Amino acid sequence: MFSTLSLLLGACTSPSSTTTLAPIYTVGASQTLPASEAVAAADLDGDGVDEVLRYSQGRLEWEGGSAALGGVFQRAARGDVDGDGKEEALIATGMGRADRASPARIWVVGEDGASLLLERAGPRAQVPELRVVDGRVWVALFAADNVVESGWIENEGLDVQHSAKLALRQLPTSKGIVVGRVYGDVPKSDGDLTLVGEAGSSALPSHRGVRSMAVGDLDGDGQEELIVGDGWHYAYGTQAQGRVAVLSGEGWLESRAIAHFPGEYSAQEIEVHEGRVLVMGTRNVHLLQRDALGWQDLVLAQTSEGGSMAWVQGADGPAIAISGDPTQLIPLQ
Ligand SMILES: [Ca+2]
Ligand SMILES: [Ca+2]
Repeated sequence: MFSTLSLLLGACTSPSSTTTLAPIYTVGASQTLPASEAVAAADLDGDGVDEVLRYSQGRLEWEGGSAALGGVFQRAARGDVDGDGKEEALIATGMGRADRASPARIWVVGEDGASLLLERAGPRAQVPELRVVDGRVWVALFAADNVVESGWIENEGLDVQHSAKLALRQLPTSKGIVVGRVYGDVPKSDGDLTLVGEAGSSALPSHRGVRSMAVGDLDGDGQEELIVGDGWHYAYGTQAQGRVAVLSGEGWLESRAIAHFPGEYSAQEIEVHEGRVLVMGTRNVHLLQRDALGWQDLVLAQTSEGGSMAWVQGADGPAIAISGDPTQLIPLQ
């Protein structure tokens, strides 16, 4: 009786919690897959379980298919871009050390194989940005003179929405296009973060520049936060540090750092899944999760610079695929 009463009292007097924290994932036993230079994931056959796509030497392979894409892997994205109810994987290929002559290409990969969505040749055939937003494909490509232009792929062409010098990151959001630069116009100058909205351009908080970014609702209040990775700097050997910041508030003007990666000079890629932040640093892949004290940094695996990662919804829960030799598949539990 006494214990029941104290339980009831405890329940009544506990402080009212504003946010319920999601369970904290831990790392399960890693599985290995054949080697890859890059990985992607999408539920190509629509059975609720993601297929893992591995890219190696110009060839994309997954359980159930393969496709010769050529070129060097640039970026991946996923979504139902043809409206048939099943996801496609979007893969961007282009030029790189292993193939300096390749044009920039955007591929749509479905159950039945790959088809070419857009191709562009040029002196710098790279694809710094590729996203699927509400079934539409967003891409950033180099134009002349280090200008990067971004927009939607419509009717096999690029409907350009923005262009700016050295603007490697250009992300469409509910507030406008967020433009992130690793460095500025002048040599050795810091980069910046700019919101290009209907009312014009405005600066957002940035620590020396932006290497990566994502949007997602981290606190479940229905408002998107902007998550920014920085750390690159011209003096990266001594000054750069991988760092992830969350920008929140009405105009994304409130910035707080949620992770630092000692010994890693950059947060190269960021994805948001289930309110958690998945980050590829220059040495490790991190999963940032909220706990009672703030943000916890779970190191999932080591990685090589230039590798890629993908959040994979498996039959038994999520896992993180990380490219390399071998490809690693790390279950979260
Ligand atoms: Ca599937
Ligand atoms: Ca589809």
